Amino acid sequence: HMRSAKDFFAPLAVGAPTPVTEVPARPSRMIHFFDPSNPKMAAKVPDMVGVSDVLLGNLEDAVVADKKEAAREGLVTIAKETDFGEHTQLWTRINSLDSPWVLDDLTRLVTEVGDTLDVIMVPKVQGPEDIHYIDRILAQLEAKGGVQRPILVHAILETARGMANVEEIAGASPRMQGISLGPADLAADRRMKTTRVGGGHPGYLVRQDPAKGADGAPDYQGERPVFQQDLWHYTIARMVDACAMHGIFPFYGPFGDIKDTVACEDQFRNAFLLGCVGAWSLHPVQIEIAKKVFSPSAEDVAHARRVKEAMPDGRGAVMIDGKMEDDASWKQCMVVLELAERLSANDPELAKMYEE
Ligand code: 1VU
Ligand code: MG
Repeated sequence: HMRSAKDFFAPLAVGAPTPVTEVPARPSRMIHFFDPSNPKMAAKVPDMVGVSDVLLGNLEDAVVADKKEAAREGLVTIAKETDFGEHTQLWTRINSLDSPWVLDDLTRLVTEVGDTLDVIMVPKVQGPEDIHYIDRILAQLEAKGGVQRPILVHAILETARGMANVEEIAGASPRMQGISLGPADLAADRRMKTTRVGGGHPGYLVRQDPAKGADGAPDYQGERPVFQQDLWHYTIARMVDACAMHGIFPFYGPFGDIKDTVACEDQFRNAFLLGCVGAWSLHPVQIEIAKKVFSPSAEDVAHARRVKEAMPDGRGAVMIDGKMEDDASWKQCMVVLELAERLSANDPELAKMYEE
């Protein structure tokens, strides 16, 4: 169970860095996955610095068993040899806690390149006890390796039990940076009957009532509009609440149909509108999609500025373009403006777009 509020922010090992009391809000519109054991992908990493907000060396699923060590060592080399600059973070996704590789993943990475790693993504998190385990072992390894600042932790929400415990997971440690939806593993664990990696499904729909036929009876054979529903609405919304409640960041995860850039953009935007700050990128093409979606539009920023100008202290009620704006719409506008300012501080192109 949760530690007392008095010692929640105390290091969990002698010599480990002091935990953060607030998660730094660094731009994280896309978490770009690469396989450090794949020479072609690894070679592309230096060119993606400054292009992707986050570069994640993946050690878990999608890396086959006989490549696990090559991926781990590849990541150590990349972490040592790459200058990630000020704006690009280096993350890793370690193997699951029930695997034979995870202890070596943690030991090797934290003691060897712990000061370069910003966040460790933990897959298949089932409950707060998994975060407590990681929390302690990271403190021990940070102390051993002389790591100067605490490595943060990101959980993937991809089991039914993890879903049932999502609020407790979000608040399990001051290291918690965020949570990603893992729609493929979650679907399997829940025994959903989808066979894809994220996105919608044409079978998940509601249908309009039948029109009346000539005899006044319902015409069950006639054309009836159908409306596809969002399979992920409940899950994303609940994850967003759990994260917001604990001051950490929610993310949509993977979209597997790499060629379907249109539907990928739709899925990312649904997540953005519901409160997510970013999504995973599995292929270079998805970096641009995430950048577009998770940066507020110029129109929304311009509108937010108008509301701020009309209500400088955010109080009262005014009419703008026939719509009532008050304290609550002002607060929404401030969310958009703060995000736009934070992102454009790192991105001159975006800053220019918001000026016009
Ligand atoms: O032009 P080149 O031949 O030199 O390079 C290829 C390719 O190697 C490279 N590339 C990438 N580079 C960096 N990061 C990447 N993620 C990445 N993906 C591809 O780009 C050039 C063009 O590639 P392509 O269009 O020919 O694509 P491929 O058929 O080579 O690769 C497609 C897949 C999907 C296999 C590849 O992108 C990939 O493995 N992505 C990462 C998958 C992953 O991390 N999966 C785990 C997370 S999802 C999950 O856990 C739940 C489902
Ligand atoms: Mg998974």
